[in-house]
Amino acid sequence: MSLILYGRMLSPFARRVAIWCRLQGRAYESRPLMVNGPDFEELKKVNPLGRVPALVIDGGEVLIETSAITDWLDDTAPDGLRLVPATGPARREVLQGVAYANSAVEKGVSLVYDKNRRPKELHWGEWIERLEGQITAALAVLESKAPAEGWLGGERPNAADVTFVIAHDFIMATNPYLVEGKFPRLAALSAMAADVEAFKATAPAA
Ligand SMILES: N[C@@H](CCC(=O)N[C@@H](CS)C(=O)NCC(=O)O)C(=O)O
Repeated sequence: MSLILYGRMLSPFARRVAIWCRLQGRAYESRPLMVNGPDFEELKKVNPLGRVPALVIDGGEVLIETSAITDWLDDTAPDGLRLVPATGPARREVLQGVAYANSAVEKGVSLVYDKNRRPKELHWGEWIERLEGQITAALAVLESKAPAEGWLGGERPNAADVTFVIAHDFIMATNPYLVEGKFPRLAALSAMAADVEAFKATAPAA
């Protein structure tokens, strides 16, 4: 099965797909196109919206939206390598973890556009404060769910571990004042992940 992944690892969504593939032992070709500049036109030939991630699977079918892509990866996973339990309370628990982590990075991406990229004179202070508060609230939930040691997934990282680490690392890479020194369990999870190939090879700066 040949896979082509569009998106840079600074995108917390593209990184989730990349880590998921690596943890399942799937090889993929990486096309780190940006969502703006000259890459935008190129990207629209793959995903008409010009968004990442997009995953081209065997035969040329294009999958978009992180949750739909990772659903397909789990649906076709090699035995024992699903990242989300197939059913029951354990599935609900993992997916709620993913939901909070996803919310943290959605708001984190908004903050990048509204604060880091937008000229200072066009900043809307109330909106930025709202985003900061939402990111902090989501990270606090992740901190309360993060394990004292080891992975939430037990012997190997599951989807909650993956998305918790991505949320921590993305906010750290883009607006570190919101995370630095504030969430020790998340920081420990991220530090442990940094030694695992799937996380190390996809670090946001890579
Ligand atoms: N809900 C989407 C979000 C993807 C997303 O926002 N990707 C960003 C890059 S981090 C992007 O493509 N931004 C450009 C745009 O949305 O126009 C998913 O989960 O795949």
